[in-house]
Amino acid sequence: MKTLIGLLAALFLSPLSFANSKLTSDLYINGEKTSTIDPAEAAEWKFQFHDTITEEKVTDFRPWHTRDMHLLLIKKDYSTFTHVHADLIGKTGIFTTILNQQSHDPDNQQAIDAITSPGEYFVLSEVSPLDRQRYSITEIVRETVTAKGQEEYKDFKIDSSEQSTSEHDHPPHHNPGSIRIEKFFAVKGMPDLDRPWRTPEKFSIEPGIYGDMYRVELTSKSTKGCGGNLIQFFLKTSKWDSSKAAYTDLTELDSWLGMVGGHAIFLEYSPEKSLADLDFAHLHGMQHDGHPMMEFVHFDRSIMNGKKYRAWFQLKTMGKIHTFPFSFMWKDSYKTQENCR
Ligand SMILES: [Cu+2]
Repeated sequence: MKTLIGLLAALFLSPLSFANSKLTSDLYINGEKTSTIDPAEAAEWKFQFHDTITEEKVTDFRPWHTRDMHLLLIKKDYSTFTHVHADLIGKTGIFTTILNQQSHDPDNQQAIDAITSPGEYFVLSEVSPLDRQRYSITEIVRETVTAKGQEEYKDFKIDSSEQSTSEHDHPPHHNPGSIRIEKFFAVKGMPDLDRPWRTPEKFSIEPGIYGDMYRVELTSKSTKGCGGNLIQFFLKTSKWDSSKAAYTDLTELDSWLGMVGGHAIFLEYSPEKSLADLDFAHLHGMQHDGHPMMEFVHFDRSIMNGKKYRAWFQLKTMGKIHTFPFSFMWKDSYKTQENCR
């Protein structure tokens, strides 16, 4: 029963990974139709969407997770990730946001760090159009922009993971294909509740070691399904308590984008493929009362097997949006069942 609920939740919450976009976008940066930008220079971005078949402007949208547009900017080497929001101007169908500048919008905390170094960036706009034929609640429009200058790319590294490959593996909570990755993160610029008069330095989260502010553990569980597998991802975040010299579970999350919980963006990593062909999913996770883990449910139609992914898990605590990146190679737990209903 739990699996059935999870399956329905997955179909409802993650309709994007298999939806074909029927929208195309015109991007204007500082009033100019362009896909070239100056890194680290503040700029106003405007988006106008058209239907690919009728070529008509699309003007009616509804908010999704409290916002008109969810905008993701990911550097081509996956070293940077920004999740911000653009606002719809009346019934014009034009969305606007300012990037590379401090934002007063609490949902756009990452705007200041959107495009900080030269290179190519993926731009993923997620909107929910009304009154047109569509296949999912939201549609994702994919394009790229180039930040001027000498490109600097970092190597993509897979996080070390304990991955079991057998159904009879130990420990028993593991099942085939499941992953378990533990990472530590250091944080700068966290508000200091004991010294509120202090101006905190710029907020940032960097890879860390044991004893740094957060320990984050990502685990997964697969359940054999029809036409694919149901995957549950569990994110357990603990915070360093210096009085105990130990980590304690982080259970107090802020409400963010209409829910108490987190967001997870999955993007396949494959430099040989075009952006249009990369597997993408936007999942929403809930943290049950007093429980230390957030659960994200995804129905994989057997397309994840053998692919590399980076997943950015996001939650909000103490007023700050935290992003924890994880990278892994996905190995299918089970073969897809063909003849089932
Ligand atoms: Cu968003």
